[in-house]
Amino acid sequence: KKGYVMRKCCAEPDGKKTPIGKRGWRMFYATLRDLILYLHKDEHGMKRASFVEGSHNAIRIHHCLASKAADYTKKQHVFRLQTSDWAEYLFQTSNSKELQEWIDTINYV
Ligand code: I3P
Repeated sequence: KKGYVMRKCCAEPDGKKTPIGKRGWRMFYATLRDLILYLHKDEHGMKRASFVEGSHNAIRIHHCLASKAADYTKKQHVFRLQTSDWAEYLFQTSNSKELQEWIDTINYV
């Protein structure tokens, strides 16, 4: 599964709330392979090796939980991703079909 998403960091891998200044929404080209969700700057990023280094940009989805973020009402088609090490992210997808596909892919790989 791959495609453009918007991401907001909510909690860090230690479970602490992501500090102000790092909580904004950013666009990435996401690809899921080998149980890792890679977040690239854009879809050419893989060829140009413009992969953004850092734990927030290569998220291990083993034992992750993805669920619709029904409590987040500021944007549409948003799901919450909780990792096994207590990080938490919101991801906005482009429509309800994409939303369900991302949730299912992450939960059932
Ligand atoms: C954040 C940014 C986010 C906002 C977040 C801010 O500021 O404005 O868009 O979340 O609010 O902290 P910064 O870029 O300086 O980190 P929302 O879009 O969901 O409102 P929050 O701290 O209440 O999560």
